[in-house]
Amino acid sequence: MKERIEALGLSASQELNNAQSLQEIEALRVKYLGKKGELTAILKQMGSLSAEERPVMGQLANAVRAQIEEVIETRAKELKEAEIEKKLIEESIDVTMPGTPRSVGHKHPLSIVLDEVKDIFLGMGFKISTGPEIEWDEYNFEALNIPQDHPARDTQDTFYLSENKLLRSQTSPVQVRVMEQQEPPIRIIAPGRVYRSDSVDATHSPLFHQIEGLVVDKGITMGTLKGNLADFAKKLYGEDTKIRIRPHHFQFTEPSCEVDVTCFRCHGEGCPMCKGEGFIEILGAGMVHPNVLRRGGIDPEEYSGYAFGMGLERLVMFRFNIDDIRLFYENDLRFLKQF
Ligand code: 2NM
Repeated sequence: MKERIEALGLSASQELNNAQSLQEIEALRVKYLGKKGELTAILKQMGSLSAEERPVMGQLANAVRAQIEEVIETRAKELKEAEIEKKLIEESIDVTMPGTPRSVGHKHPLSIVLDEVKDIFLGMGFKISTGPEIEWDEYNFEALNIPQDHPARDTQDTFYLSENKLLRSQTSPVQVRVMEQQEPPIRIIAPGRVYRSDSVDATHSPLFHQIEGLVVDKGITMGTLKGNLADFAKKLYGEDTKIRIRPHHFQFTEPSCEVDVTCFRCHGEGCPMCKGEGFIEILGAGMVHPNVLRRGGIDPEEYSGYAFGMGLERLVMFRFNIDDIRLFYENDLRFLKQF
């Protein structure tokens, strides 16, 4: 029995030292020291030994068990350290290597100017309102004093989804919705996408953006309109900017006008940019027509209002000297990166 125990200790040590993984070590521990293990099997035969031999063999068996346990511990520690070492080498990062640059995007030129315009009006006490791009004929035309078969519909021809549903040709329907839902005082701008059945060329696109404004309160006059829009022009183009107001016609306003600003290139002298005029047209405006106020649930005897509308693309094209509207929608980085 002595030889068997000693041989067992020897082979266990040998196998353990050759083990290449913690799983292998665990398997060897079960093989030698487990309940059905080899050492246990030998100890079970102790009963057949003499009283003098039994304590001697018991001691030897315990010593061998302790020796095997020690080898297990040492080898397991070695393997764990080797594994950590390997991980450290594999996962090490050279912090002196150059980093991977990530290009950062920036605002589209339309968004740059839109955000400026929004900021200016927010600073003047306006709120921003939005509404659906698919509108009822009622909101896009009828409520704005443009009845069926009126010639004004020709200049705002749009895309129809059905007899009475269409893509809005202006953001005015948003203003109608606000008038319906809110009592004066109203002071809003309505920026957003609008649609017209136009052929694409350097200055036309079937999809473009408008910023419209509406102010309704007691005692609003053409003077309020002039003062507010002059302030807006100064904030957008600089304090020395002047506005010029010319009579015009819109169905939804009476009286109506077009508003020009002094050319920000020549400051009114006349240059190729303003075609020698000294002024550039930036928006249309007027006093909201009594029919439109009434349709919005507002009594024109008690309240009055002014409204205006401008094309965002036109504004941006003048600002950055862009000569083709199509550039805004092509997403060509060579163009976009310039702003
Ligand atoms: C323009 C020009 C003049 C306008 C009118 C209204 C509303 F809803 F109050 F009637 N919203 N926007 C308006 C007035 C728009 O765009 C050139």
